[in-house]
Amino acid sequence: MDKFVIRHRKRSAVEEDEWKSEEPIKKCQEDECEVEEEFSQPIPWQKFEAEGLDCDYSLLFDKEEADRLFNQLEEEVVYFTGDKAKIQVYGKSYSVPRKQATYGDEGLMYSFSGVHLQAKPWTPTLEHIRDAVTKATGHTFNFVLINRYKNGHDHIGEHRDDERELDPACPIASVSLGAVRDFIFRHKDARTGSSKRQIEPVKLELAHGSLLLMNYPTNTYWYHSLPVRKKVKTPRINLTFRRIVKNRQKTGIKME
Ligand SMILES: O=C(O)CCC(=O)C(=O)O
Repeated sequence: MDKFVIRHRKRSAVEEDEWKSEEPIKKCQEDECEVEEEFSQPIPWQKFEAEGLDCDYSLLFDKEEADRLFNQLEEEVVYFTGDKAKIQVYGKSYSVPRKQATYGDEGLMYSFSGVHLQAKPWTPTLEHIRDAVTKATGHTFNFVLINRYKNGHDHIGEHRDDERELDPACPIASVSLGAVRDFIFRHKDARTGSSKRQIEPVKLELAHGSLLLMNYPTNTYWYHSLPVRKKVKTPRINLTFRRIVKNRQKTGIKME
């Protein structure tokens, strides 16, 4: 890794207790929020913070379980191919340098970079991982975007997950399985332009079986990317669980 993190901190035992008892878990279905009593599986979190960035990181699955889940996903997940595996940038079409798939509740669709991706029905393994994330975080999710990187040449460029159909009250929960990869946050004001500011990037290493929570307002101010790492020879699967607000979805060409 080029450089390590700005700040990371584990919650103290007292904070952990306060945090657990802080608030009843909110469970949102469409636009209505109901309250859920139970918080069944708390895990120890590391906090990453910077100006406008708020993330929590933890190991969700041990190696044995992470290996098993990786292998099951390799069997189950059906990735987009052909035109469905392309994005539009300034009117031009590009193949994405990785494979992508979307799963979720019936009728959901996620639109980014000029593509509209329709959710396939949850598979048993995806339900299992989604439920483990819910138990650990107290948040419920109705959609997952899956990115598969065959080796360190596959990557994802800088972007923000700030689409208006995403519920900002719900973090984006990113589960990583397979090869360890660097993950970099860059503040929007540190990118280009005359008013460019000197703000250090935040760099993490996402481990096999890990869970990263990108809490509000991280995706408002910070871009993130998974850069090329030519030394990485093995595959990685990343799952970003999201909550889409149904009546905020864009309509458009559906890609199944
Ligand atoms: O593979 C990753 O860790 C990043 C995926 C990502 O940036 C995204 O789904 O928006």
